[in-house]
Amino acid sequence: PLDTGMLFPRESSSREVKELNGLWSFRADASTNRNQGFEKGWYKSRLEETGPVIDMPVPASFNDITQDSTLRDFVGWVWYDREVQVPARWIADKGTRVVLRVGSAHYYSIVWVNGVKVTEHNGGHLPFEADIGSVLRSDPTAPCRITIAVNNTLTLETLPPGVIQHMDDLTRYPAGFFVQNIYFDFFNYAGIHRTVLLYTTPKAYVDDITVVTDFLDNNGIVNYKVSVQGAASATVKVTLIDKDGRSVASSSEQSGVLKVVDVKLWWPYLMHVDPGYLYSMEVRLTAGDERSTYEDVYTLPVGIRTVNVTSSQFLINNKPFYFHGVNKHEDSDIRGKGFDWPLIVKDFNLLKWMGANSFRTSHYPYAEEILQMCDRHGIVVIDECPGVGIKDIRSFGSPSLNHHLAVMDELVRRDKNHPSVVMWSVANEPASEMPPAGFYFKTLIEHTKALDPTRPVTYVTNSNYARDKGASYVDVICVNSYFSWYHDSGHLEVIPIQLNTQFENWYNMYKKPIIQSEYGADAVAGLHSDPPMMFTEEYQNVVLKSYHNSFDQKRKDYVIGELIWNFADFMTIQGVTRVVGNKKGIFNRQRQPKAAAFVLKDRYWRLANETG
Ligand code: BDP
Repeated sequence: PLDTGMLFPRESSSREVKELNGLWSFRADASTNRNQGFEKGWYKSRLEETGPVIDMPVPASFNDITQDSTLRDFVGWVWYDREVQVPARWIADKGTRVVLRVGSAHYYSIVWVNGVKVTEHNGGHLPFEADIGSVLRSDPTAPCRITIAVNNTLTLETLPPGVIQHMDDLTRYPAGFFVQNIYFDFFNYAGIHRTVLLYTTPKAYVDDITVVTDFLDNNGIVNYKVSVQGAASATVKVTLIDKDGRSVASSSEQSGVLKVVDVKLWWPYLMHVDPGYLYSMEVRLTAGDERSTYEDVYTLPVGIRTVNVTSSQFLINNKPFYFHGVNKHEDSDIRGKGFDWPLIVKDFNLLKWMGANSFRTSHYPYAEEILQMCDRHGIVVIDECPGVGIKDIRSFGSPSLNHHLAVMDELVRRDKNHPSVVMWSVANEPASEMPPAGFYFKTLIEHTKALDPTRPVTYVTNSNYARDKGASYVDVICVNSYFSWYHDSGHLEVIPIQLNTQFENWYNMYKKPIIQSEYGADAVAGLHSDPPMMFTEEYQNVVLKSYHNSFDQKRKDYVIGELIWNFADFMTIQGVTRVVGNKKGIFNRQRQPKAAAFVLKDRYWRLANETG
């Protein structure tokens, strides 16, 4: 259904990139109908000309930047704008495409350039872009003003879903009072969350590349397809280059197969001495029309590996892979879900320190730069879409399903070439026992497999094994459970029996490998008690160790992984079960370890040594 690609913007001899990160002008539309910006046309001039503005950093969530709790909890349209100096040669050369790209904004976005609407996008966590060359060229002397309006409202047809609830009882609530209800456990951070940039390509350009890799004995196999836009015909030259800069294979076909002798496979971290090996696939396109010749160059990192699932194993390069890793969030102090390199690099250092070989992108797609780090470091990824909180029966209706299918189109298009991504997760803890869930997940999973026949598909369940309507369609069963926490609170002694029952029930029914995709307990860092009590570091430790004992009993059979909930503490809405956020992190929100981090570190390094 998607007719264009979404390659990550990279500089090359034919492409330039200009980042627009930094300070933008910002205003939240707090008018009663939340619609003043459109009525008054705030996109028609500089935002500062239509009312007061504040400085807003991009990328960042807007919520935690000021001292104003109404902005933290704001629901509705917020407006950003800034002016950009576009290099004159980009505008002068009609053979240059100028593209405006937003890495992600939450949730619904509309973009104008000099008052002209250039695109809109439905959904957070995924990129969108627009060719703005014609707008710039219509008045080459005008400064380039970019206006982006972003609305964080969640409805039953958004992903994740939510509901706006109006409280009309004037004896209890102020006039116009409403709340955004959500069915997921993290703060609905909003704003421009990832890099905004301009990039150029020639008029004829490499629009998309798809690679699928395989190997036979010592020979690597790279099936590839290059999509070209802007030229009726083009010549393409594809060269695969190894880390030492040597060309190892090449072709002059737009799609074909590259054979690599003495291939260096892409291996996960701790499974090989040289994990995350990447080749560079250089695609060089030449196309011409009556007037000129265009040359475009794009280089894609390529890792050669295979993924297969049997009834009891997950195989990477035909070797059993055991997921010992984490669930994460894009979340930290002040910036919320805003992209932040220091945070990302710190998190990778912590992952490697603790011997984690994998994570799940709970509960939405993470920044592309994070997946690139995973490719390079060999960290294996279960790539989850924002399908979290599908709990209301109305969220199974066809408008919601159609949007969910469209989100999978965008997700697979963006992430299909990452060797680190080994499985798609289409949802987290949906109400999969409800009658419409069977059709919903059958459709969603078949669609995902049609988009990408090479990767297994799952969704993460916490429902009853016998009543779950979608589990028969997944390749791997992913189960979340919180024994001795949400059930039998305080009774650590139930864990072995309940966990054992959980595994046997699911395996006997479906005969598919199982990942414990979440388990854990809240611990407020620094809170202690012996004997252990809930919310202390000691209690969290005992829960983890007890789960680990049961994993070890089933590991040799069909349990293929364990992902702790959660890597770090993270922000949630305010509520009686959350003490300034969810405290199930093994690191606190500032990434300092709780006692549990050392328990996992010991275990993961031991597992790495055992499983190779
Ligand atoms: C699970 C959810 C996760 C929550 C976690 C918890 O998948 O998003 O944060 O429970 O309650 O149900 O800590």
